[in-house]
Amino acid sequence: MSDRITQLRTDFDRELPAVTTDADATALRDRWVGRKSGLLTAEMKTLGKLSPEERKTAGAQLNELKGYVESAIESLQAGFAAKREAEQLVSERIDVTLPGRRLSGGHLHPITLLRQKIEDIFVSMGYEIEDGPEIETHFYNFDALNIPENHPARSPQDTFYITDQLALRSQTSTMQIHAMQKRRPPLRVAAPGRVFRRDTPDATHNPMFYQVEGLLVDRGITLGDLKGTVEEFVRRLFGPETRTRFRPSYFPFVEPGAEIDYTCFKCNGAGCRVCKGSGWIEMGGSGMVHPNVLRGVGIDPEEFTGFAFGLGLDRLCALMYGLDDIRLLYENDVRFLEQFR
Ligand code: FA5
Repeated sequence: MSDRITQLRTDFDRELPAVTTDADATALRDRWVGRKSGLLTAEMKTLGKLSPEERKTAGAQLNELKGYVESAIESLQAGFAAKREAEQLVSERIDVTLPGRRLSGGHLHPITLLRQKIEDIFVSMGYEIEDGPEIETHFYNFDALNIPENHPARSPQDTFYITDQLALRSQTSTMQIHAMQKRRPPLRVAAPGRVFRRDTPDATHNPMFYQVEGLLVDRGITLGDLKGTVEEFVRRLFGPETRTRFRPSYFPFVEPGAEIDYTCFKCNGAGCRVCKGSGWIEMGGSGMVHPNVLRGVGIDPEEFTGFAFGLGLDRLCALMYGLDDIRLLYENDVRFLEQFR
Protein backbone atom coordinates (compact mmCIF):
# COMPACT_ATOMS: atom_id res chain seq x y z
CA MET A 1 0.00 0.00 0.00
CA SER A 2 2.81 2.32 0.92
CA ASP A 3 4.36 2.00 -2.56
CA ARG A 4 1.01 2.65 -4.16
CA ILE A 5 0.58 5.83 -2.12
CA THR A 6 4.06 6.99 -3.12
CA GLN A 7 3.12 6.29 -6.78
CA LEU A 8 -0.08 8.32 -6.38
CA ARG A 9 1.84 11.33 -5.06
CA THR A 10 4.26 11.08 -7.99
CA ASP A 11 1.31 10.98 -10.41
CA PHE A 12 -0.27 13.98 -8.76
CA ASP A 13 2.99 15.94 -8.87
CA ARG A 14 3.24 15.16 -12.59
CA GLU A 15 -0.28 16.42 -13.29
CA LEU A 16 0.06 19.58 -11.26
CA PRO A 17 2.15 21.70 -13.71
CA ALA A 18 -0.50 21.23 -16.46
CA VAL A 19 -3.03 23.24 -14.41
CA THR A 20 -3.16 26.80 -15.78
CA THR A 21 -6.73 27.93 -15.12
CA ASP A 22 -9.33 27.91 -12.37
CA ALA A 23 -11.35 25.37 -14.36
CA ASP A 24 -8.28 23.08 -14.59
CA ALA A 25 -7.82 23.34 -10.82
CA THR A 26 -11.46 22.41 -10.16
CA ALA A 27 -11.16 19.44 -12.51
CA LEU A 28 -7.95 18.31 -10.77
CA ARG A 29 -9.66 18.56 -7.39
CA ASP A 30 -12.64 16.47 -8.60
CA ARG A 31 -10.29 13.91 -10.11
CA TRP A 32 -8.26 13.46 -6.91
CA VAL A 33 -10.42 14.26 -3.91
CA GLY A 34 -13.96 14.53 -5.40
CA ARG A 35 -16.61 12.90 -3.15
CA LYS A 36 -17.89 10.53 -5.79
CA SER A 37 -15.09 9.72 -8.16
CA GLY A 38 -11.94 11.11 -6.55
CA LEU A 39 -8.88 8.79 -6.82
CA LEU A 40 -8.03 9.26 -3.15
CA THR A 41 -11.69 8.87 -2.10
CA ALA A 42 -11.74 5.50 -3.85
CA GLU A 43 -8.44 4.57 -2.23
CA MET A 44 -9.87 5.40 1.23
CA LYS A 45 -12.73 3.00 0.58
CA THR A 46 -10.24 0.09 0.18
CA LEU A 47 -8.79 0.65 3.64
CA GLY A 48 -11.51 -1.58 5.18
CA LYS A 49 -10.00 -4.58 3.46
CA LEU A 50 -6.65 -4.15 5.25
CA SER A 51 -5.59 -5.58 8.61
CA PRO A 52 -5.94 -3.09 11.51
CA GLU A 53 -2.19 -2.57 11.61
CA GLU A 54 -1.86 -1.82 7.89
CA ARG A 55 -5.07 0.27 7.90
CA LYS A 56 -3.62 2.57 10.57
CA THR A 57 -0.42 3.27 8.64
CA ALA A 58 -2.02 3.44 5.20
CA GLY A 59 -4.87 5.62 6.54
CA ALA A 60 -2.39 8.10 7.98
CA GLN A 61 -0.42 8.15 4.70
CA LEU A 62 -3.55 8.59 2.60
CA ASN A 63 -4.79 11.43 4.84
CA GLU A 64 -1.40 13.10 4.57
CA LEU A 65 -1.53 12.77 0.75
CA LYS A 66 -5.10 14.13 0.69
CA GLY A 67 -3.98 17.18 2.72
CA TYR A 68 -1.05 17.62 0.35
CA VAL A 69 -3.32 17.45 -2.74
CA GLU A 70 -5.88 19.86 -1.27
CA SER A 71 -3.37 22.43 -0.18
CA ALA A 72 -1.52 22.25 -3.54
CA ILE A 73 -4.78 22.93 -5.39
CA GLU A 74 -5.80 25.69 -2.94
CA SER A 75 -2.49 27.47 -3.37
CA LEU A 76 -2.87 27.23 -7.16
CA GLN A 77 -6.35 28.74 -6.91
CA ALA A 78 -5.11 31.49 -4.59
CA GLY A 79 -2.41 32.28 -7.19
CA PHE A 80 -5.04 32.52 -9.95
CA ALA A 81 -7.26 34.81 -7.83
CA ALA A 82 -4.32 37.09 -7.03
CA LYS A 83 -3.42 37.28 -10.72
CA ARG A 84 -7.03 38.08 -11.65
CA GLU A 85 -7.20 40.84 -9.06
CA ALA A 86 -3.90 42.35 -10.25
CA GLU A 87 -5.16 42.38 -13.85
CA GLN A 88 -8.45 43.95 -12.74
CA LEU A 89 -6.59 46.65 -10.82
CA VAL A 90 -4.66 47.55 -13.96
CA SER A 91 -7.67 47.51 -16.30
CA GLU A 92 -9.92 49.47 -13.93
CA ARG A 93 -7.32 51.94 -12.76
CA ILE A 94 -8.73 55.45 -12.33
CA ASP A 95 -6.59 58.25 -13.69
CA VAL A 96 -7.12 60.95 -11.11
CA THR A 97 -5.21 63.44 -13.25
CA LEU A 98 -7.90 63.40 -16.01
CA PRO A 99 -10.08 66.53 -16.11
CA GLY A 100 -13.51 66.06 -14.48
CA ARG A 101 -16.77 65.99 -16.39
CA ARG A 102 -18.39 69.46 -16.40
CA LEU A 103 -21.82 69.56 -14.81
CA SER A 104 -24.08 71.76 -16.88
CA GLY A 105 -26.03 74.03 -14.54
CA GLY A 106 -28.86 76.26 -15.72
CA HIS A 107 -28.37 79.89 -16.70
CA LEU A 108 -30.39 82.83 -17.91
CA HIS A 109 -31.55 83.26 -21.51
CA PRO A 110 -29.87 86.13 -23.44
CA ILE A 111 -33.21 87.97 -23.72
CA THR A 112 -33.64 87.71 -19.95
CA LEU A 113 -30.10 89.04 -19.40
CA LEU A 114 -30.88 92.03 -21.64
CA ARG A 115 -34.28 92.59 -20.04
CA GLN A 116 -32.69 92.63 -16.58
CA LYS A 117 -30.06 95.11 -17.74
CA ILE A 118 -32.76 97.40 -19.16
CA GLU A 119 -34.89 97.07 -16.02
CA ASP A 120 -31.87 98.06 -13.91
CA ILE A 121 -31.40 101.18 -16.03
CA PHE A 122 -35.07 102.15 -15.71
CA VAL A 123 -34.97 101.58 -11.95
CA SER A 124 -31.80 103.69 -11.67
CA MET A 125 -33.76 106.47 -13.42
CA GLY A 126 -36.63 106.30 -10.93
CA TYR A 127 -39.05 104.07 -12.87
CA GLU A 128 -41.20 101.31 -11.38
CA ILE A 129 -41.20 97.99 -13.25
CA GLU A 130 -44.68 96.67 -14.03
CA ASP A 131 -45.92 93.40 -15.47
CA GLY A 132 -49.28 93.09 -17.23
CA PRO A 133 -51.62 90.78 -19.13
CA GLU A 134 -50.70 89.25 -22.48
CA ILE A 135 -54.39 88.72 -23.34
CA GLU A 136 -56.26 92.00 -23.61
CA THR A 137 -59.70 93.33 -24.46
CA HIS A 138 -60.30 95.71 -27.38
CA PHE A 139 -60.34 98.51 -24.85
CA TYR A 140 -56.67 98.06 -23.86
CA ASN A 141 -55.45 96.84 -27.23
CA PHE A 142 -57.04 99.56 -29.32
CA ASP A 143 -59.74 101.92 -27.96
CA ALA A 144 -57.78 103.32 -25.02
CA LEU A 145 -54.71 103.71 -27.25
CA ASN A 146 -56.66 105.95 -29.61
CA ILE A 147 -56.44 103.38 -32.40
CA PRO A 148 -59.34 104.12 -34.76
CA GLU A 149 -61.92 101.47 -35.82
CA ASN A 150 -60.51 101.18 -39.32
CA HIS A 151 -56.81 101.00 -38.32
CA PRO A 152 -54.95 98.06 -39.93
CA ALA A 153 -53.53 97.03 -36.52
CA ARG A 154 -57.07 95.85 -35.64
CA SER A 155 -57.24 93.51 -38.61
CA PRO A 156 -57.05 89.75 -38.03
CA GLN A 157 -54.15 89.73 -40.49
CA ASP A 158 -52.06 91.65 -37.96
CA THR A 159 -53.44 90.59 -34.58
CA PHE A 160 -53.98 87.17 -32.98
CA TYR A 161 -57.65 87.13 -31.91
CA ILE A 162 -58.78 84.70 -29.24
CA THR A 163 -62.47 85.68 -29.37
CA ASP A 164 -64.08 88.67 -31.05
CA GLN A 165 -63.50 90.59 -27.81
CA LEU A 166 -60.07 89.27 -26.73
CA ALA A 167 -56.70 89.30 -28.50
CA LEU A 168 -53.01 88.78 -27.67
CA ARG A 169 -51.44 92.19 -27.14
CA SER A 170 -49.37 93.32 -30.10
CA GLN A 171 -47.36 95.94 -28.19
CA THR A 172 -46.47 96.76 -24.59
CA SER A 173 -48.09 100.18 -25.10
CA THR A 174 -51.22 98.53 -23.58
CA MET A 175 -49.32 98.87 -20.29
CA GLN A 176 -49.54 102.66 -20.54
CA ILE A 177 -53.27 102.33 -19.89
CA HIS A 178 -52.90 99.86 -16.98
CA ALA A 179 -50.20 102.03 -15.41
CA MET A 180 -52.25 105.23 -15.63
CA GLN A 181 -55.41 103.53 -14.35
CA LYS A 182 -53.54 102.30 -11.27
CA ARG A 183 -51.67 105.50 -10.41
CA ARG A 184 -52.16 109.23 -10.49
CA PRO A 185 -49.38 111.43 -11.91
CA PRO A 186 -46.55 112.03 -11.35
CA LEU A 187 -45.73 108.51 -12.52
CA ARG A 188 -42.81 106.68 -14.11
CA VAL A 189 -43.38 103.10 -15.20
CA ALA A 190 -41.40 100.65 -17.34
CA ALA A 191 -43.13 97.51 -18.61
CA PRO A 192 -41.19 94.71 -20.25
CA GLY A 193 -43.01 91.71 -21.72
CA ARG A 194 -43.97 89.48 -24.59
CA VAL A 195 -46.05 90.73 -27.51
CA PHE A 196 -47.60 88.90 -30.46
CA ARG A 197 -48.09 89.83 -34.12
CA ARG A 198 -49.09 87.82 -37.15
CA ASP A 199 -45.73 88.49 -38.77
CA THR A 200 -44.13 85.81 -40.94
CA PRO A 201 -40.94 84.62 -39.21
CA ASP A 202 -37.68 85.71 -40.82
CA ALA A 203 -34.26 86.91 -39.65
CA THR A 204 -35.74 90.06 -38.05
CA HIS A 205 -39.35 89.04 -37.36
CA ASN A 206 -40.99 86.59 -35.01
CA PRO A 207 -44.71 86.20 -34.27
CA MET A 208 -43.78 86.48 -30.57
CA PHE A 209 -41.12 88.86 -29.35
CA TYR A 210 -40.21 91.08 -26.41
CA GLN A 211 -40.76 94.80 -25.99
CA VAL A 212 -40.25 97.21 -23.15
CA GLU A 213 -42.32 100.34 -22.69
CA GLY A 214 -41.30 103.45 -20.74
CA LEU A 215 -43.94 105.95 -19.59
CA LEU A 216 -43.61 109.19 -17.65
CA VAL A 217 -46.48 111.58 -16.84
CA ASP A 218 -46.15 114.76 -14.80
CA ARG A 219 -46.79 118.48 -14.95
CA GLY A 220 -44.84 120.37 -17.61
CA ILE A 221 -43.30 117.39 -19.40
CA THR A 222 -42.08 118.28 -22.90
CA LEU A 223 -40.52 116.66 -25.94
CA GLY A 224 -37.18 117.87 -24.50
CA ASP A 225 -37.73 115.56 -21.48
CA LEU A 226 -38.40 112.64 -23.83
CA LYS A 227 -35.22 113.32 -25.79
CA GLY A 228 -33.13 113.80 -22.66
CA THR A 229 -34.49 110.62 -21.07
CA VAL A 230 -33.97 108.48 -24.17
CA GLU A 231 -30.46 109.90 -24.60
CA GLU A 232 -29.58 109.05 -20.99
CA PHE A 233 -31.15 105.61 -21.36
CA VAL A 234 -29.06 104.64 -24.42
CA ARG A 235 -25.91 106.05 -22.82
CA ARG A 236 -26.44 103.83 -19.79
CA LEU A 237 -27.13 100.88 -22.10
CA PHE A 238 -24.39 101.31 -24.71
CA GLY A 239 -21.86 103.76 -23.26
CA PRO A 240 -21.47 107.53 -22.70
CA GLU A 241 -20.50 108.38 -26.28
CA THR A 242 -23.82 107.09 -27.73
CA ARG A 243 -26.00 109.72 -29.47
CA THR A 244 -29.66 109.55 -30.53
CA ARG A 245 -31.76 111.06 -33.28
CA PHE A 246 -35.53 111.35 -33.65
CA ARG A 247 -37.34 110.90 -36.96
CA PRO A 248 -40.98 112.09 -37.14
CA SER A 249 -43.37 109.14 -37.25
CA TYR A 250 -46.99 108.26 -36.53
CA PHE A 251 -48.39 106.17 -33.70
CA PRO A 252 -52.08 106.85 -32.84
CA PHE A 253 -51.41 107.03 -29.08
CA VAL A 254 -48.76 109.78 -29.20
CA GLU A 255 -48.63 113.27 -30.67
CA PRO A 256 -46.10 114.15 -31.90
CA GLY A 257 -44.56 110.73 -32.56
CA ALA A 258 -41.01 109.80 -33.53
CA GLU A 259 -38.83 106.82 -34.34
CA ILE A 260 -35.64 106.73 -32.27
CA ASP A 261 -32.25 105.84 -33.74
CA TYR A 262 -29.00 105.61 -31.77
CA THR A 263 -25.40 105.64 -32.96
CA CYS A 264 -24.09 102.14 -33.58
CA PHE A 265 -22.48 100.68 -30.44
CA LYS A 266 -19.98 98.79 -32.57
CA CYS A 267 -18.53 101.58 -34.75
CA ASN A 268 -19.77 104.59 -32.78
CA GLY A 269 -21.43 106.04 -35.89
CA ALA A 270 -18.66 105.52 -38.42
CA GLY A 271 -20.52 102.77 -40.31
CA CYS A 272 -19.95 99.01 -40.04
CA ARG A 273 -21.56 95.63 -40.68
CA VAL A 274 -23.78 95.83 -37.58
CA CYS A 275 -25.42 99.14 -38.65
CA LYS A 276 -25.26 98.21 -42.34
CA GLY A 277 -22.88 101.12 -43.00
CA SER A 278 -25.29 103.87 -41.86
CA GLY A 279 -23.78 104.50 -38.41
CA TRP A 280 -27.31 104.42 -36.90
CA ILE A 281 -29.47 101.66 -35.45
CA GLU A 282 -33.26 101.79 -35.08
CA MET A 283 -34.39 101.48 -31.48
CA GLY A 284 -38.19 101.83 -31.49
CA GLY A 285 -41.04 104.32 -31.30
CA SER A 286 -41.75 107.24 -29.00
CA GLY A 287 -43.78 110.38 -28.55
CA MET A 288 -45.80 112.60 -26.26
CA VAL A 289 -48.81 110.77 -24.80
CA HIS A 290 -51.85 111.74 -26.88
CA PRO A 291 -54.37 113.97 -25.03
CA ASN A 292 -57.15 111.48 -25.95
CA VAL A 293 -55.22 108.71 -24.15
CA LEU A 294 -54.79 110.85 -21.03
CA ARG A 295 -58.45 111.85 -21.07
CA GLY A 296 -59.50 108.19 -21.53
CA VAL A 297 -57.91 107.28 -18.17
CA GLY A 298 -59.21 110.39 -16.41
CA ILE A 299 -56.04 112.51 -16.51
CA ASP A 300 -56.54 116.13 -17.53
CA PRO A 301 -54.23 116.84 -20.50
CA GLU A 302 -54.37 120.55 -19.66
CA GLU A 303 -52.73 119.81 -16.31
CA PHE A 304 -50.49 116.86 -17.13
CA THR A 305 -48.40 115.83 -20.09
CA GLY A 306 -46.24 112.78 -20.59
CA PHE A 307 -44.04 110.81 -22.92
CA ALA A 308 -43.73 107.15 -23.83
CA PHE A 309 -41.20 105.11 -25.71
CA GLY A 310 -41.01 101.46 -26.63
CA LEU A 311 -38.30 99.22 -27.99
CA GLY A 312 -38.01 95.65 -29.22
CA LEU A 313 -35.59 93.44 -27.27
CA ASP A 314 -35.08 90.66 -29.81
CA ARG A 315 -33.43 92.68 -32.54
CA LEU A 316 -31.40 94.58 -29.95
CA CYS A 317 -30.26 91.30 -28.39
CA ALA A 318 -29.30 89.95 -31.84
CA LEU A 319 -27.26 93.08 -32.61
CA MET A 320 -25.51 93.08 -29.24
CA TYR A 321 -24.48 89.43 -29.49
CA GLY A 322 -23.72 89.49 -33.23
CA LEU A 323 -26.54 87.08 -34.19
CA ASP A 324 -27.71 87.25 -37.77
CA ASP A 325 -31.15 85.76 -37.09
CA ILE A 326 -33.48 86.46 -34.14
CA ARG A 327 -35.12 83.04 -34.55
CA LEU A 328 -32.00 81.51 -32.95
CA LEU A 329 -33.27 82.96 -29.67
CA TYR A 330 -36.29 80.63 -29.66
CA GLU A 331 -34.90 77.40 -31.09
CA ASN A 332 -33.77 76.20 -27.66
CA ASP A 333 -30.59 74.73 -29.13
CA VAL A 334 -28.44 74.07 -26.06
CA ARG A 335 -25.22 74.48 -28.08
CA PHE A 336 -26.32 78.02 -28.93
CA LEU A 337 -27.70 78.93 -25.50
CA GLU A 338 -24.61 77.62 -23.67
CA GLN A 339 -22.62 80.53 -25.06
CA PHE A 340 -24.51 82.91 -22.78
CA ARG A 341 -23.64 81.20 -19.50
C1 FA5 B 1 -44.44 99.86 -31.35
O1 FA5 B 1 -44.75 98.68 -31.10
C2 FA5 B 1 -44.88 101.00 -30.45
N1 FA5 B 1 -45.68 100.46 -29.36
C3 FA5 B 1 -43.66 101.73 -29.91
C4 FA5 B 1 -44.06 103.01 -29.22
C5 FA5 B 1 -44.10 103.04 -27.86
C6 FA5 B 1 -44.34 104.13 -29.96
C7 FA5 B 1 -44.45 104.20 -27.18
C8 FA5 B 1 -44.69 105.31 -29.33
C9 FA5 B 1 -44.73 105.32 -27.93
P1 FA5 B 1 -43.17 99.25 -33.51
O2 FA5 B 1 -44.32 98.56 -34.15
O3 FA5 B 1 -42.30 100.04 -34.37
O4 FA5 B 1 -43.64 100.19 -32.38
O5 FA5 B 1 -42.33 98.15 -32.74
C10 FA5 B 1 -41.28 98.50 -31.87
C11 FA5 B 1 -40.11 97.53 -32.00
O6 FA5 B 1 -40.55 96.19 -31.91
C12 FA5 B 1 -39.41 97.59 -33.36
O7 FA5 B 1 -38.47 98.60 -33.40
C13 FA5 B 1 -38.74 96.22 -33.42
O8 FA5 B 1 -37.52 96.24 -32.70
C14 FA5 B 1 -39.71 95.35 -32.67
N2 FA5 B 1 -40.48 94.51 -33.58
C15 FA5 B 1 -41.57 94.82 -34.30
N3 FA5 B 1 -42.05 93.74 -34.94
C16 FA5 B 1 -41.25 92.71 -34.62
C17 FA5 B 1 -41.22 91.30 -34.94
N4 FA5 B 1 -42.16 90.73 -35.70
N5 FA5 B 1 -40.24 90.54 -34.44
C18 FA5 B 1 -39.30 91.07 -33.63
N6 FA5 B 1 -39.27 92.37 -33.27
C19 FA5 B 1 -40.24 93.19 -33.76
